[in-house]
Amino acid sequence: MPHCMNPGIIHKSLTNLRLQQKKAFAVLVDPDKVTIPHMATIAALCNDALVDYVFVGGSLMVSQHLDQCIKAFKSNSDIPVILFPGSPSQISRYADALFYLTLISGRNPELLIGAHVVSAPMVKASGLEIISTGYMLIDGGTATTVSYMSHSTPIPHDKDDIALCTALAGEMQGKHVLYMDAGSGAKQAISESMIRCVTSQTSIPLIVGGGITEPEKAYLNCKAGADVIVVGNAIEKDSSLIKEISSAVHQNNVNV
Ligand code: 1GP
Repeated sequence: MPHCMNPGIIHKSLTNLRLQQKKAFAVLVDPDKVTIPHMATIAALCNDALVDYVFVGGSLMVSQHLDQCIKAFKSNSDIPVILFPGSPSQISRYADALFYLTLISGRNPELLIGAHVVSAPMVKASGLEIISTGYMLIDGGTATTVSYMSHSTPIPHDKDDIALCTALAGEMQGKHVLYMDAGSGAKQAISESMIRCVTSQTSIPLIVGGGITEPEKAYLNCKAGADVIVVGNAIEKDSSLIKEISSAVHQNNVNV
């Protein structure tokens, strides 16, 4: 039996964050923006900065080296790798788990169920730990690749109540985690007010990303209730931010 729907080790680690009021930092790696030799450097930086998770994926995947990217990372690090797929083709058995995304902020049936049906046999056969994820796009002040590719309208930046109701629906549908994303390279990251509103009434882990470029913002988002902070774009531009943002996120764990 390669996989069952019981919570796996990664899901448990995410749930424990919320239970123990600890915060985690995830680095997002887009395979289209790295070379295989560069993965060893990324792994070393992540190891050194005590990064908790590495997410791998992108809205588009033009390159064909997803497996090699993950293998190169895994041979240099024990940090769990979770697939964050932009499409059903982005599956690799070398990862530790898969965010099984449902775009609950959108009304595109393909991303609510269609793509899942088509990819179900492949996902099942992968043997990956499946983390059922309520994925919510929040307007980040610019047209992001993910909103274009998903044919969906993001939740307005200041509509905390819509985000809350969407998150509640996701939790009651049985999603393991929620992922609120302003989209890669967003001009405006998700507000603390929205994070606070969502976490005040939901109890599953909340991952927050999109447009986070500074340690201070990561720290504040955690304070507001985010369990995992994910950063991709800013780190691609300045890899020294891995350590700085990781420290800021983990600062929330000092007095727990
Ligand atoms: C995007 O949440 C991730 O899906 C990360 O966004 O690349 O803007 O950090 P950034």
